[in-house]
Amino acid sequence: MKVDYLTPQTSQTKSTRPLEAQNLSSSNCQPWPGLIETYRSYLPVNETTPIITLLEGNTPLIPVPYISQQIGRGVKVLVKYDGLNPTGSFKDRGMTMAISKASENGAKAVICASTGNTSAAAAAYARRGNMRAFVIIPDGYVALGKLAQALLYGAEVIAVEGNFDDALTIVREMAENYPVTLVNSINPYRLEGQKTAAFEVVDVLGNAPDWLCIPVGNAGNISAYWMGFCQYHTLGKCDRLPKMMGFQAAGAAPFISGQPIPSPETLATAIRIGNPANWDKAWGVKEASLGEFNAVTDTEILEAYRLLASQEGIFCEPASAASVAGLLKVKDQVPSEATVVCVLTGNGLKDPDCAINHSNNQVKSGIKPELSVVAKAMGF
Ligand code: AN7
Repeated sequence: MKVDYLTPQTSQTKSTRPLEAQNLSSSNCQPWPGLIETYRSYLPVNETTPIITLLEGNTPLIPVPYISQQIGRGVKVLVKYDGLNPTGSFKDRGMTMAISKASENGAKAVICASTGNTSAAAAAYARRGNMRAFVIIPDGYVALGKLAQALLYGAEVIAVEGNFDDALTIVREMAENYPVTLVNSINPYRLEGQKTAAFEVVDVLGNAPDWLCIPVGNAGNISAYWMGFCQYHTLGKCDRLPKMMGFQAAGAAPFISGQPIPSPETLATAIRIGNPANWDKAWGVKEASLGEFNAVTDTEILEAYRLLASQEGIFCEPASAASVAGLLKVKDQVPSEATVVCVLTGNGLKDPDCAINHSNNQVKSGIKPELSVVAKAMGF
């Protein structure tokens, strides 16, 4: 059928066939129903749970040949690019579960402390579930994109003159004393949702990787991945479990010093956390998986951040680059021929200031709009 692009479509010319009857069904494309529907039998939901979803999950596992080459010895590295979730971070996985369960339990409002991504996800899902979202953030330490999201989604944003750990203390008490449901990763449904990332990795690879490298802040995600791998292992969906390698920013590395850090500092603001709420869980994961915690400096984080973008075409936020920075730091420990997955937890667009301030590249400006001038600027 010839399509007339110039005449506005009327209800008569518009297809009235349901979506499934159109091209979708004749292709191999199966619409992704979101992670709760996909992994329903592994999650604590039932027929009466209202599913609040933005069709999160199903993020790509991308081979990174340049980074693999840096390690050599037949090691294959892939990144789980969770920055491609609906609000741009892995937090959507936990939030679809936490908000669906909050809705099932009749919650009218949710609250979280956040370095930014949790607030964006909580705001989006809460509003979609018709709840109020209160987010408590450390004043001045949340990346611009995340703040923009929380505001536009309609969260009630309260900036405290303290760090994330101070904010978390407050929201824990708020949830005990007021009618608001806590949706930080202390909420067990958060980890239930987040464990689906491990399922997806195994579903694509056909087995668990040898290593999983992951940034660690509040230590919820490392705990969730391990839950997912263990659950799949018990069900025979994989026949091995990965070594869990957690990386903290050097200025916010309580797992390296062995005690909480009162004033954590790092340019990777997402993981600027001194007293992880999931401390014991994450420590248990390290022990059980024969894994390790290591620290990476801001300089190492920025190197990996630039390398991912300029060599692999993948733009993640600084905290996410900690997983790759960490892998490169301990690359001599990786067994030959191993498969390594690095988790890229958040999208680079979350923190445009960091990209602009720390790129080695710059705009050539002050160029007259003339062919010869532009060509000269291009080096021709
Ligand atoms: C991009 O948003 O804690 O170890 O309040 O945003 O599970 O805490 C964010 C954490 C890694 C660390 N990468 O994950 C918050 C928040 C990114 C993050 C982490 C965060 P956890």
